[in-house]
Amino acid sequence: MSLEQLRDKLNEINHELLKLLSERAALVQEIGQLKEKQGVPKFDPVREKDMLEELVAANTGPFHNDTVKQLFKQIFQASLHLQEDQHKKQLLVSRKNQKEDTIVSIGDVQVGAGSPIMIAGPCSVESLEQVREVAAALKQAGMTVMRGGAFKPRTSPYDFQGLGIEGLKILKQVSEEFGLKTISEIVHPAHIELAADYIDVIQIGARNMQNFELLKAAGDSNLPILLKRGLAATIDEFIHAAEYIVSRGNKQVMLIERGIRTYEKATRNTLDISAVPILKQETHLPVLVDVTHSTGRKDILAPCAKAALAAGADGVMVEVHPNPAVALSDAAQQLNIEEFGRFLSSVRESGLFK
Ligand SMILES: [Mn+2]
Repeated sequence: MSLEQLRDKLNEINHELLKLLSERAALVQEIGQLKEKQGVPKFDPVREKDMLEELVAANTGPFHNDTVKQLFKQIFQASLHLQEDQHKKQLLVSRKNQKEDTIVSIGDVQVGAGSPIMIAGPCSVESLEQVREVAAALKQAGMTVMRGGAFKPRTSPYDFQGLGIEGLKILKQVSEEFGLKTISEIVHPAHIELAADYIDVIQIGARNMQNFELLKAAGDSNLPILLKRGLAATIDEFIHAAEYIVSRGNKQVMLIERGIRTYEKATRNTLDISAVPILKQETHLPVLVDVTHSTGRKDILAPCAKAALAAGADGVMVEVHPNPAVALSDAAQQLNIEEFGRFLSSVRESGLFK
């Protein structure tokens, strides 16, 4: 045969191989659907090993056995990815399942509708006076949503644990006085229902991102949920945590990136800015960025907030305390009211936030 003829023959085989691979892929999809129904795991390592051994036994060369194994492993892997892609399409929070952005309504405040929001407030609710002082300043600055922690899951059991229900009552009183919506973290499934009496949004904290009983309870609530990314959670785990809530019927879920743990010491955590566009692409939920906890330092809050908004975030969260030096938690990283004013002007000057 001439070189030309050999090449033609090769092309023909390529096409045949492609046809066979596609046929194989279709079969794999069918198997995936059956397994899905039966609740059997998609990846079966024993079966894969058996198939590889059979193929090696049938190998007559010229490929080495290891090469045959490698080639087929690639094919198996591609098939598994195909099944996983199918699975992804089925997630309720997935963009593939819903093209339009989810808009979360906190009273008349809309999140994810195009104009970003700013959530500010103290790390912890410490007293009525403290929260009133912040609320007055936030109101004056044109803010609509205030945060404040009543239940504080802290790294050390000896650190301030929050005022609990008393703290929620303070938030309620202040929110009525100043006409602000409130967000506070709930840490116990039994408190989810009760939260509706006091606050407008339930926050699920980073340390509770995979507290599945809490997520399920949040999914049964009528309140919007602000779900924080866990400190060592992958984006995929974050998305699945949101799915827990939405799958129970509560579609009003907002995601918030709060920094992940890396080797970097210059910041408290590493702000994963790439998570913003990825979450916006992969899900239809609003995505926010907590600049305070991701950075842990006041001097870079404004540029990080701008970066978040430029990357497509639907909002920014920042901690503000009337006197950070005496704060019962996160004293080092909360802005005082004057600093918050400067932070806000700087973010507003960028034109990314009104
Ligand atoms: Mn804090």
